[in-house]
Amino acid sequence: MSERLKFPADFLWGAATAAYQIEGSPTADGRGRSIWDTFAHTPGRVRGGDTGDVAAEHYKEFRSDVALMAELGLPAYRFSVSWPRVQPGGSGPANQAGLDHYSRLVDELLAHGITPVLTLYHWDLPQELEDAGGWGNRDTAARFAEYAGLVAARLGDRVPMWTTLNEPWCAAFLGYASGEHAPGHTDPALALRAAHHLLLAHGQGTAALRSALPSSAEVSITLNLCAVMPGATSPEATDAVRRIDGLGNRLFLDPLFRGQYPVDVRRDTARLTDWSFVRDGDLDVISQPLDMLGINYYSPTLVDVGEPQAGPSPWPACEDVRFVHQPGPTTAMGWAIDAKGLRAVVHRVHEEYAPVPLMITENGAAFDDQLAADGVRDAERISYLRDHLAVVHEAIESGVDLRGYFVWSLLDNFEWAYGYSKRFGIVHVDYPTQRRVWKDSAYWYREVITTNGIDVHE
Ligand code: GBH
Repeated sequence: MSERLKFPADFLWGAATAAYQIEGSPTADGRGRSIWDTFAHTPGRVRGGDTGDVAAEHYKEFRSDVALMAELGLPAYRFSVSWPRVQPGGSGPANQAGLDHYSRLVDELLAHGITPVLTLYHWDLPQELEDAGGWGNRDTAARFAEYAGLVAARLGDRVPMWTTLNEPWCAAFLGYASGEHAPGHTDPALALRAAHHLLLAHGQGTAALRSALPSSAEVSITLNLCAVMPGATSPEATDAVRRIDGLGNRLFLDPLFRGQYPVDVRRDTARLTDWSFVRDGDLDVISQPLDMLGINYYSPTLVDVGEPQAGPSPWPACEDVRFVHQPGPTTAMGWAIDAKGLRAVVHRVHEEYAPVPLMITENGAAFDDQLAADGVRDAERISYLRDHLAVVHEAIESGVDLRGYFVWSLLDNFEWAYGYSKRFGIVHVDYPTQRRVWKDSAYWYREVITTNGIDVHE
């Protein structure tokens, strides 16, 4: 038996990318260096020594990529602007040649009837700002607000949806605590400070956007929220859930929607920092009203406790927390496939926090795709997407104000520390030729969009 689930008529379907992961052209039109250029060019940081120097050559080929989006029937496209293209050194006047590129991209999208959904920061901090302390430096928040104002002044007349930051958890804790991402520091106290300055940047950036954008423009932030569940039935495992939920979710949701940091997280991390980087008035800036909350979800998180482990971790003061492998199918990243996590995250945010509409700004999976003569048979990706969309549908039915869904990703791309070894696209990129080949999931997603629904088997 097959059942057809229809989505609301105004549900927004899209696909997402990020600048460093697809653009290439690292010196075109006066672009400056970002922390990801430095990191990727440091031996040992990225698998296979891969860098974003060429990536999917989207900077050069954006017109044919927009034509591809139109063939896919995409109503919306979520992309990020590269800060060092707009301000090569992270401050001062705009580099008009860099802004011109995004202006052309936006015009090309609009000409094809595709709504541009713009993210200002997807991890590519100008290197000069990192040299001045990066996100550990409070001044970086002010620099971000200045940058936001420049982009809004140029594109605000045409871009209706704006996101300040993509996944500040990753920027802070993978960048400054575990060192898996740029700039590669391994200092948990610095990472907590960076998290605060990222939130402050969001707040100051939101204020800058509000004053530069037409009142119809929507402003949001995107968080990677974890569905944290106990990996054992013990009080210790329950407490591990509280701590990881605190650092992964509440550390961001509480300041944004309640104007305060979670007391338990401050207490758990007190041996690392006195939190004196939080100044009077900061939480008012951080908690100003938003129009939308973006959620990125990939996989659930199971936790327990064990012998304390030494060495870098993205989870400050959690040396005794163990991440438990959930039995069952996984993606090529080794991430468990379980759409129940998305359900938990969406309902939790709806019930406990957000008085604002929600949007799934990223969801998708990497698999070991094989390029065949006539395409890519990626049935696993289709089933991953279908299962997660069924959860989205169910959440909407049960009253969650969930406005749209963006698949990660439109194209195979530079998967950060994994380089080009992991493919998340619904469209395959043959890197030697830069040829785009539709995977079966791309045909499937086009059908989802045109029929505004999914088929599920009972
Ligand atoms: C997203 O982040 C990014 O926005 C995107 O650029 C990227 O390409 C895409 O996902 C695929 O990776 O418990 O320490 O193991 C991914 C967010 C956050 C997902 C960390 C995995 C594991 C946390 N990731 N999470 S840990």
